[in-house]
Amino acid sequence: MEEKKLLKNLNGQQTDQVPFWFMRQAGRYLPEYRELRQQAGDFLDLVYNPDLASEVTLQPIRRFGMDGAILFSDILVIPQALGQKLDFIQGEGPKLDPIRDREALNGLNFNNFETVLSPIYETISQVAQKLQQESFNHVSFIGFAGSPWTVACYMIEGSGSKNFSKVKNFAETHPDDFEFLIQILCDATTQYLKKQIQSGVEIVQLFDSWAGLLNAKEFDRWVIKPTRKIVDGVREEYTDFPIIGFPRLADKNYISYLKSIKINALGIDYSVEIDWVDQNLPRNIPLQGNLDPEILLRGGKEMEMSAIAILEKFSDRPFIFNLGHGVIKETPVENVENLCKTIRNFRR
Ligand code: 1CP
Repeated sequence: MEEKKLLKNLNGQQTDQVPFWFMRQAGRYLPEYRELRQQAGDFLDLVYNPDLASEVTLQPIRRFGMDGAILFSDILVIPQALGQKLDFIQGEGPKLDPIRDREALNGLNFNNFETVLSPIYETISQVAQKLQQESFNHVSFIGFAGSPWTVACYMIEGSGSKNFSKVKNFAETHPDDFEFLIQILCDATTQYLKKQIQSGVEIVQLFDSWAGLLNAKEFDRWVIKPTRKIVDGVREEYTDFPIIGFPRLADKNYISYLKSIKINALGIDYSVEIDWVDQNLPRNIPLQGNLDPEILLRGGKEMEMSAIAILEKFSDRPFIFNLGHGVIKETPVENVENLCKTIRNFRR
């Protein structure tokens, strides 16, 4: 049986070759993705179609042979499963009916939660099966969810935003209502992740894309505490289950995040200097990151050298190579191919 390098590093062991996968490795930069996306119609139709979503999950693995396959879905299925209206508008991104008062909060419910999410569990079973059938024995299967703060950002703002000022204002002026929402999201996310695990994922990653908007005190209340609650909740049933935390742009708060939450690996974004990371984050905790997706977009020698600098800097600790955020849709496939080669050829 071929070893799963990704799982090994998550469990604190180093491997000669560094395992890798890329956030948004399935997506619009791939022609085969664009084709299936067109077949499905809407983005959400693709997410809730297990036959197609399982294919999309496997597309980058077949092409590049990454060590991790990430479930093709979205963090916003949770608000939708709780009864909030969600659409993806072509060229604009997600649109939700914003929640800005107690009445709207009281409308959230678990009545159809598992029914809405059941196609995603079916996708997971299909991916697990296909990975076996196609003998991808080196590949670890990664499930995911958004962390409550980031999901709440979209639920209150109603769309993407640069600074989510309405959300920050709501949390400041209605802390009890905001806390109520965060607790619903903790329960929903814990239940959802346990079901993903039951359906066949081997790792889960918690995406907190907007963690960087908070000061240290807010970060403790809205990022650390809820994330810890979810991690502890999952591990109550699945002791030692591998969990990766990714509080994007957390900067110095990465230190408190690591101290307070027992994750297996910390995802670091493109904004942190690798020297700072090397000097300030404990050596025994596996890291994952952090090539700037803009550098991947440009490709060439700069990309190779940046990737090697990262690989060398973290060669003396358990490490998973990734980007510092998702693949940009204009990225040439050839650049991704070259990056895979560079990582594969590197030896610790
Ligand atoms: O048109 C299309 O085909 C939609 C583009 C797209 C894709 C490919 C969206 C819309 N979501 C996804 C898939 C997705 N989303 C994955 C799949 C697995 C993989 O990585 O390959 C994952 C893990 C996510 C997670 C996600 N969705 C996050 C967290 C990570 C991050 O990027 O910061 C967030 C914030 C979202 C919301 C979302 N979904 C889609 C878009 C365009 C956005 C961002 C909206 C915004 O803030 O502007």
